[in-house]
Amino acid sequence: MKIYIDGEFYDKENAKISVFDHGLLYGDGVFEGIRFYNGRVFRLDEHINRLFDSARAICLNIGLDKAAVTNATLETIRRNGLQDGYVRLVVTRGVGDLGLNPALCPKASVVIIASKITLYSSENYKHGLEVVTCATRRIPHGALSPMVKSLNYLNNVLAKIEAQNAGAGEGLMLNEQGFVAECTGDNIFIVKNGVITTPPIASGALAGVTRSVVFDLAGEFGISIHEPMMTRYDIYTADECFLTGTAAEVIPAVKLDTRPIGDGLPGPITKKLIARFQELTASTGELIYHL
Ligand code: PXG
Repeated sequence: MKIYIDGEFYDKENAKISVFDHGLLYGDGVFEGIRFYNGRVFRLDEHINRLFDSARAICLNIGLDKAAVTNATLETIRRNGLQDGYVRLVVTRGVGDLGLNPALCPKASVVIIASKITLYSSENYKHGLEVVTCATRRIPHGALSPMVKSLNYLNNVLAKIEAQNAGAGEGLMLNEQGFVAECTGDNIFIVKNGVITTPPIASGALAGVTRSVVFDLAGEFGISIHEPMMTRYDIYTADECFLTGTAAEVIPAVKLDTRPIGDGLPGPITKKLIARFQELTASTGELIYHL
């Protein structure tokens, strides 16, 4: 495995960053997770744009422009000879002093790892996930924007621990007001009477790239899609439910808090979206290996 760090490639054993890096000391940095399929990177520009927006929001100068980060991402996949997988981009504040002052970190560090990722079992993709509501609420916009894909994922990690302790595959996160935001690493959607609904970004959801693909697919299928504030009631009484994320892709959710959603089986619109999503990922995206 070859890993990119600040313009150089290192073997896995030698791919190391300093213990004085503020990404480690303070979670001061941002990241992206991107999938590639069949020699093509899916929605690469959207991910790069979000990475730069995340960095901008925390006053982090990446030190490279979008084209350079895009090229480094493609080159990292090429160096590893991969056709299908997952690429993780991490930008940290870089090396500084003890003391959180970012002004003392002269240069950001950029790390790119091309590998694989599996979040849920194939059984879960076929029969659907069980979701439980977590007591841990999504971070409010006034503390740290949940729009920022920051290295500070403790909020989500704590929710994930709750879900795991409850024996569920995923955890539902509400915002401070009790409205549905998202799951620990996925956006959530329901289908009711043929209409798709998902919480708005203002609820505390990340503006997921896969979420935006579902909007495109709904348009293609002529299904209307809405973003009202949602509560658990909407999920309990839905016909179908599914989650989306780069790592998760599109996955059915069949129970919330032990209650079956709809008939407790993956629904027809969910299945149709999954099938079309698979076609899109296999046939679109930035070519990694040019002929
Ligand atoms: N919400 C949160 C909090 C996320 O972290 C999503 C929604 C879905 O967004 P995208 O753009 O991926 O459709 C995410 C993304 C992991 C992992 O390591 C998590 C994500 C992506 C890749 C890997 O668990 N979450």
